[in-house]
Amino acid sequence: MTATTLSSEQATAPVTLSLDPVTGVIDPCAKREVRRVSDLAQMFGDTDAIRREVEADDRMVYEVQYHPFLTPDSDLALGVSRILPGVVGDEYHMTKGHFHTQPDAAEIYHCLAGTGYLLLQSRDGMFEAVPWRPGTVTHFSAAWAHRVVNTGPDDLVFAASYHWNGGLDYAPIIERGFRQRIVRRDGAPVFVDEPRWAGAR
Ligand code: M6P
Ligand code: ZN
Repeated sequence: MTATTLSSEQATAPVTLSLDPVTGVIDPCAKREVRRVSDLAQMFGDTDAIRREVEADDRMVYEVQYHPFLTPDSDLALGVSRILPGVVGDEYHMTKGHFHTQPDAAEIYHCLAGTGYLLLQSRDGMFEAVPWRPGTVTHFSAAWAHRVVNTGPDDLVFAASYHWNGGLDYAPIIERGFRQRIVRRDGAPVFVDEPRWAGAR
């Protein structure tokens, strides 16, 4: 391989930011989104619990902070999500979960704090649940939908390294969900089959 030296005109200045692995706070932060129970009304399974929660205080389930490092030749971005501990009905707090629409938009998730699972699912229903703890790093291609579930007693914080223009597709998740949900039974996480996948191979 030949080494290439970029001229100062070609080189985009490096950018450094700070990330607190416990709180998930990044600085600078270009955009912050709060996801409440109502934002996940199509994801959680217990419709009565969702209605009660939304009528009560529609509390926050997780927040995401974003920083796109957009340069003329790269769309790499950092996203940091902090999922609060807890359940809606008996289902553990989780992210919405999505596919990427651009076939080359792979992503890396880095668990920084807390414990839980990363659920991965292909469009034809291949499914994996990766146990997660601080220091776990998972790379997946655009072929895999991804959702993180916080099954621990503390905040679960993870960083995402991804393509800002990778495109988000939530429709298959809204339609059929992931093959398994993680629910609290006697204080511990248990995987239960999603009925909308019953009979599928
Ligand atoms: C992470 C990345 C981003 C995504 C964001 C929100 O930062 O995966 O691509 O936009 O999370 O995703 P979700 O709505 O599934 O939580
Ligand atoms: Zn993603």
